[in-house]
Amino acid sequence: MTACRLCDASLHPVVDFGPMPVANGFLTPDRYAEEPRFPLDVAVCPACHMVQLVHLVDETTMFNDDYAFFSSTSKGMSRHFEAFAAQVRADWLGDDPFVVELGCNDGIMLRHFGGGRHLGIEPSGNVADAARQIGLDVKSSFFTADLADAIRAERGPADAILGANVVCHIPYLHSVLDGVKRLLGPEGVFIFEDPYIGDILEKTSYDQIYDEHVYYFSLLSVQALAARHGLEVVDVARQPVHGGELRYTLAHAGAHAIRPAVDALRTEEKARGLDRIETYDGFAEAVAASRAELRAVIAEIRARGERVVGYGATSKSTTVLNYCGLGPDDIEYISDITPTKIGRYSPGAHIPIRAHSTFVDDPPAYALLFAWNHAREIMAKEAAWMAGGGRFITYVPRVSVS
Ligand code: DWN
Ligand code: SAH
Repeated sequence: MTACRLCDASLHPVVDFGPMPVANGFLTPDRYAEEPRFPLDVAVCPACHMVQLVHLVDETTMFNDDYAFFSSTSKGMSRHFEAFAAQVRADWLGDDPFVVELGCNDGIMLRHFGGGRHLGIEPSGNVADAARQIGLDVKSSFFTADLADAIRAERGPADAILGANVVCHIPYLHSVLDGVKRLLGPEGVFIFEDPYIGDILEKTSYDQIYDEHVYYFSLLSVQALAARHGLEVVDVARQPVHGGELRYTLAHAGAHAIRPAVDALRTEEKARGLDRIETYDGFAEAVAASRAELRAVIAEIRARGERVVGYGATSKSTTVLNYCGLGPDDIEYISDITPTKIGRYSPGAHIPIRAHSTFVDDPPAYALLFAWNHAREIMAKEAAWMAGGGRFITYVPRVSVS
């Protein structure tokens, strides 16, 4: 069995999804013949408890000038990041701080630091350009220890390094943490949030598992990682976004008091067994059961001759569609508001992506909610369709029609 990418212990297998296309590889039919597939399998490390992908897709295949995901497509997430920025300022920053954000995408959070000393690190050129267009200073690079040294030499130490839904995307976390250690000022903080393995297990939200998400963090695994780099977790807080995340605050070991939430969650994670490999053993069966139920619900609706469309061409939908074997005969099209996705086809399953106006003009009976993490925002938007009898199919935390 393969070794843990972070501590070299032998990994324990959790789920094998089989070959998958690139999750955000929305494409046109002329590219079908050359569409790549990669093994998607997840394992847990019995020593440092890090849940991780066994096989990796090259980072430039996923993050390039044609990156499909623009963060600002969700108003709810815009509000979330405004509050994140305000909390960082209130809790950790003094006058004239230098704030660095990893994976700033189109500037959804960094915009709130735009008036001061700031730097975004964003390798995907198209979304970085969107951030530059709103006046932000963004470097199109992958964050590494070498880049951290260059930033420090040019601009001095950082007071805060931030990252949302990016740290779990980076395979070489030892380089990232070394870089953070060297770039942070003595009192500086590294604050990041990512999907929580505790929520993924509890809700069987297996669609969080795709090529971009290399790691599925817990407090226990992040503490083990931080300790190897002279850093420690000084605060942790659950976040109700993207199906449940944890926000970790790291600092140089001994620089700040550790807040009580850290010990409380550590105790809870141990009680839940997140440090025992057996805890992960039931997940593969739960995932397979979810697939069987979703396939049955859709088959039953289609057998009645009713139309089903997808709602939200998410990265997550690539795992669901390809793992469940759903295609254009099951799902007529996927509605999405991202201009660069519209007119393309979903990776692997090749379902057309259509503008939201198609959904409005010719409403289907059922919509499979791939963007279930934005359910509140979307259901508010589609209240009239639902009032007219339209029904959403969801599969997290369990398959249901509402
Ligand atoms: O970690 C990641 C998260 C933050 O974003 C990345 N690896 C990639 C991406 O994951 P995702 O594609 O699963 O993210 P979302 O936020 O669930 O994607 C929502 C999709 O739905 C977007 O394509 C926009 C679309 N959408 C829509 O059509 N109507 C979203 C909303 C809110 C809407 O009203
Ligand atoms: N922070 C945003 C974007 C998340 S999508 C949000 O929460 O909505 C993940 C982003 O991380 C992409 O924009 C991708 O280009 C970027 N990314 C991937 N690898 C990176 C790396 N090594 N350093 C910095 N950013 C990276």
